[in-house]
Amino acid sequence: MNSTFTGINQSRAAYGLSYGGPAEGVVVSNSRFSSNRNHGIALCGVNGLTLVDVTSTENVQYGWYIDGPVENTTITDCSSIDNISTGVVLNTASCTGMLFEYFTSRGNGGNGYTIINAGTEITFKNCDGSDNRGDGFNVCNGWCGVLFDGCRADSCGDADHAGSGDGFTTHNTASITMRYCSARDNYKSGFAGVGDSDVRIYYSRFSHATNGIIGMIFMSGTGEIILHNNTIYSGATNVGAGIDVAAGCCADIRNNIIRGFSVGIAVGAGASLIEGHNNIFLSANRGMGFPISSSDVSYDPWFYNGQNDLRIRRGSGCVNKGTGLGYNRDYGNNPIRGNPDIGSWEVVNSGSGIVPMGEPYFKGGRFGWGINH
Ligand SMILES: [Ca+2]
Repeated sequence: MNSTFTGINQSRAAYGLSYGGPAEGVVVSNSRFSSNRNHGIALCGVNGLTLVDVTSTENVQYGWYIDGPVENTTITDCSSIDNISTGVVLNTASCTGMLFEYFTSRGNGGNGYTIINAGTEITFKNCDGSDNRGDGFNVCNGWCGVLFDGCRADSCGDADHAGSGDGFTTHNTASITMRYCSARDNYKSGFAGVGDSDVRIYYSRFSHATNGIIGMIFMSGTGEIILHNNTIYSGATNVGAGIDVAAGCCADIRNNIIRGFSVGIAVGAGASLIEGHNNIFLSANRGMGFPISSSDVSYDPWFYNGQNDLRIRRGSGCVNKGTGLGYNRDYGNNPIRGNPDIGSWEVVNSGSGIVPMGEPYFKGGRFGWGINH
């Protein structure tokens, strides 16, 4: 079948949009689902559906609920805003070929995104999970192969919901990769791995103006955590932990800037650890539970503007002080020149006419890069 539904507005119904079964060639676009009595959008067992510019707002339950096996379904430039419960619930063990791209889930009473039911392989590209009352992105029940690429989760959680409020979190033997992601001013951590998850995070940035209530990067259980070329920043001095890894974990922590914590890197005794080439600055205790590497340094990274702009300046001592780990691009999509610089940004030689890329931003529902925006 080939059908396009566009311009649908549905409110105050049981569901805004409910769709199940084969959907090859079906497109839903430019449609609004608000103030419905259950979920704004419920998809069950769909195959081949395309959704573009579809919003779900102020519904009584979830903004989007996706259930059962979902295949070859693409969701682009869509959103879930101000729903009473979670913005997006992905409750499926199978979602072959599914892509979330430029999805905004903000202002919801639960998590921005909850990904459950032990599925495999899904990509979130340039998605936003900020300003939710729970976590930004919550992966649980053994989901494997989740990629967060260019995603952000800022200002999630509050003291009235102290059980949640992480930017990104994984549970129960999940496995995820985060690259070029941002978590800022969340109530708890920037990233928390709980219950034997495997995690790889590189060229991402995590910051608090003051500090969250647990480590900025927190890892419990017996999983593996790889942290390469991240910038981990507290605007305060000597508060909390930058990286807090449990004894049962296997950790590889290299080329990171860690600034402003009571403990820069805390590792439980007996953890398997590769650590080095980190810049741990303004931390009363640079390393706890292990002897820090002689390749680590401690000096002002020389940021442009604190957590508002965590690029480092050309004269920073972080330049070329990292060790080669095989990456080609930094957080701002700049190429790696010479040895990697420590942290998530590579200094750009503005003298050659190349313009610094700056921080990412959202504008008109799109990610972009720049300094003046
Ligand atoms: Ca370099």
